[in-house]
Amino acid sequence: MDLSKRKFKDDYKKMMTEVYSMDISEAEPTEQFFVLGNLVRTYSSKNWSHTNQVYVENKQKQTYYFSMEFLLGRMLKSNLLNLGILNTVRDGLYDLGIDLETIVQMEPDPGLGNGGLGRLAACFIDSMATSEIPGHGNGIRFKYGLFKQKFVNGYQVELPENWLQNGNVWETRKMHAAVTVRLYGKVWLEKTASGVLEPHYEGAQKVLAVPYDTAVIGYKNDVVNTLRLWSAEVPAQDESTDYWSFIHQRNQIESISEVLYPDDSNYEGRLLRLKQEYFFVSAGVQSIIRHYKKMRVPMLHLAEKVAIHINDTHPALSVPELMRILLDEEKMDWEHAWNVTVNVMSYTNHTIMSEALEKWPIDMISTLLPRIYQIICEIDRRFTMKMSTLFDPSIVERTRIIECGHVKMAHLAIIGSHSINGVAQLHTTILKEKVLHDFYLIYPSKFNNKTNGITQRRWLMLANEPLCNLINRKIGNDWETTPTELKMLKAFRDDEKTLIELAKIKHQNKERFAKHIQKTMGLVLNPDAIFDVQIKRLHAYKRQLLNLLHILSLYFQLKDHPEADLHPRVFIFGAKAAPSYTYAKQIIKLINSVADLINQDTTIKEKLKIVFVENYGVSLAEKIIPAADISEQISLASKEASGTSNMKLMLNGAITLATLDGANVEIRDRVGSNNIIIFGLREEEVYQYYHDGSYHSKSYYDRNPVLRRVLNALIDGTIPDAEAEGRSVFDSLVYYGDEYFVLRDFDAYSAAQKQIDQLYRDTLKWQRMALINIAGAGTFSSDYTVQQYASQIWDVFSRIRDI
Ligand code: 26V
Repeated sequence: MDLSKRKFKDDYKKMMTEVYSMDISEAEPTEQFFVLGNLVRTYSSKNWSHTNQVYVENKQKQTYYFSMEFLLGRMLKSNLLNLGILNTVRDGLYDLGIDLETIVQMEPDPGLGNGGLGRLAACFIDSMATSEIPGHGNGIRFKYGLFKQKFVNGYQVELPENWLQNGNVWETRKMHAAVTVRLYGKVWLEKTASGVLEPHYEGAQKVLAVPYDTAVIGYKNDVVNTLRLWSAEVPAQDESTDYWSFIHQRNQIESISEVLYPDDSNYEGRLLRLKQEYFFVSAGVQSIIRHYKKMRVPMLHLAEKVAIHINDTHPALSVPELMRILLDEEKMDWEHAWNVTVNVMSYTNHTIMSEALEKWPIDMISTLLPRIYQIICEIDRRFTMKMSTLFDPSIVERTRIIECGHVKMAHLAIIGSHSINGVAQLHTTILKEKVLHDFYLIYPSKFNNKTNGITQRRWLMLANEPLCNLINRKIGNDWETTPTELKMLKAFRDDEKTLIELAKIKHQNKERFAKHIQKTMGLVLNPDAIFDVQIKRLHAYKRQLLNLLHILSLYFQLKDHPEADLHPRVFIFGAKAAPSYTYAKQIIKLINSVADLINQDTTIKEKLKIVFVENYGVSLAEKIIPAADISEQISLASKEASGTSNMKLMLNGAITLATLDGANVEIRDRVGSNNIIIFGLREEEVYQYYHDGSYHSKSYYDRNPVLRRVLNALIDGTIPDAEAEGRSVFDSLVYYGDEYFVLRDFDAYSAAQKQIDQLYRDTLKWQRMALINIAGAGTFSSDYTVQQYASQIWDVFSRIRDI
């Protein structure tokens, strides 16, 4: 948008008076933030209604991205950037005596997601608006986001994250668009005079779903899409309602949108989780249908105007919910309704970990959602009947939705969608050949790959302005809208001046991060050290333990040879563990205890430091990533579906240290083997071990003295105050099979780390690698990813420019 500094300053002062009736000089940073947020809203509001108007007038097909999680991060700067007014506002505020960076910190970071899956959804909605795709988010307005993590004596403690405490400047409550979601009750079918079966309900609990809409602003293109998050409320009561029963009901209902489950694996409080899933799915589908009906296009054509994307299995109930509406409310017959539904729905799988595959006990689902359960049974019946005539009975048994008293959500999503995609090439291949092979035999053409991506706006333009400026000076700014243009940087691969500039920027970013750590943790970091970063959820398969065991081996090397020629290292961890995931929490405690041991040992001459940042999330990622030299992507091959921090870190010039897992494989293909450090078992080797059962971790302990010493340190008192955790981890690795082959990959990992130690000493060579990584990161822009979804899955095209 066009905005002069003068106009901005006038607007800002005026808004300050309107909102707080005070002068700027009297305002606190929180108030300064709130006023700026309000102003940004007014700047985008015209485009928001205009975008909607164009969509309606063009009867344009819309995509709805259904996701339990949207890990948005702070939105002020992102909105300013996308409106094209970031610098104007920064300068204007400066003139008014206000520092933009200070007020940016006043915005709570909405942590409405667990990790990669939720952050991907946030990158996607940003990229859809930027790519002019008519696509909107649909999710839950959790009152409490992912827990706030604290370390007490090295242990993770979870505290509530009350992000809405001071209100949310970005949202608009849309009472007129509220819908009713029905839970429980009885349902039976009765034949009507015309012979069709009609459902009858009795005693259902009604929940009012109230939408809160947030503008999703495209990058300098006047497009504003919508993120719709639903809040659960009590419907209006009639006068006879007893006060106490009302309070009871209110508590029950409001708990539905109270808290995001901090667990992406086992669903504690399962019933509430199932309610949450149905709640936002039902509200979303109802609202889509209501909107669609305004266009007066027959329901049979729904799939020409609407695409619904099922982000992991959490929204899989969209399938029976749409069926319910088409059958019961729109009076469509089964075959037509099913045809419409399958054409509307598409599904992304985000993990092959079987622990994470959702299934619901029949009892629970039939009690909570009686009509939905009937429909699921009918889908299952028709599926098994049809497939029995075409496939081996064992295949049908393994693929049906209802099995052993449970409803399998992935099966429901696959059967009810026209597209099933994995999130990296390797992951999609594993789905087709292994995990979902039976379904691949049945529906080969439904399967496709869409490699994940990240938005270069948040992860480069906002997080790393110095690097962004350097790139613009070298190759101009076409890459902002065509990220593959970053490849032009390769022309500077042998330009010493550029490489040194790159090194300087990294150094400055490291200094900035070091300052932050000194301030928040009291730890002094050496910015000349290698900053080695592993930031992701704590899961055994991601192998933070491999990193830790190697750190211990370096420590012992230095203890034995204090003069050993090791380049100083700072190991940076950021990770939350699911509160019920005991093993992951033990690993957190162990890392913290090893950090205490090493950080306080003055005999190793500050050569090793460990920083485990508390409460890792989007805002911290924005600080850590620009300062990283090494990106640790060391999951056991086959286990990490894609990974996205790998992409963010390479985009900021970190060198990837990786197994050939997830999108690491594609990163290697992009930058070439010389510009990435690959180690460890390959996916085929892992499966071979599974097949022949020949992995015996104890023999690695027995035969490898370095490894033995490191492992013994876990149980011989070397690590202070972590006996129980050390013992548990030791046993899991040595005696209980080492499920993720940590000991098997230890030597290869150590050798790769040694290579890094050597490489880093040659600054020009290192920076050349960094440059090639930045140059290759453009293909991993989520702009391209969503464009592929739009053309190959959703079949939506931008026609917004036509009007
Ligand atoms: C993984 C695991 C593993 C251990 C036990 C249980 C469990 C539970 C959940 C998960 C992941 C759940 C889904 C998820 O968040 N997947 C992540 O999606 C990202 C976006 O596609 C992708 O980059 C990550 O590789 C993938 O783990």
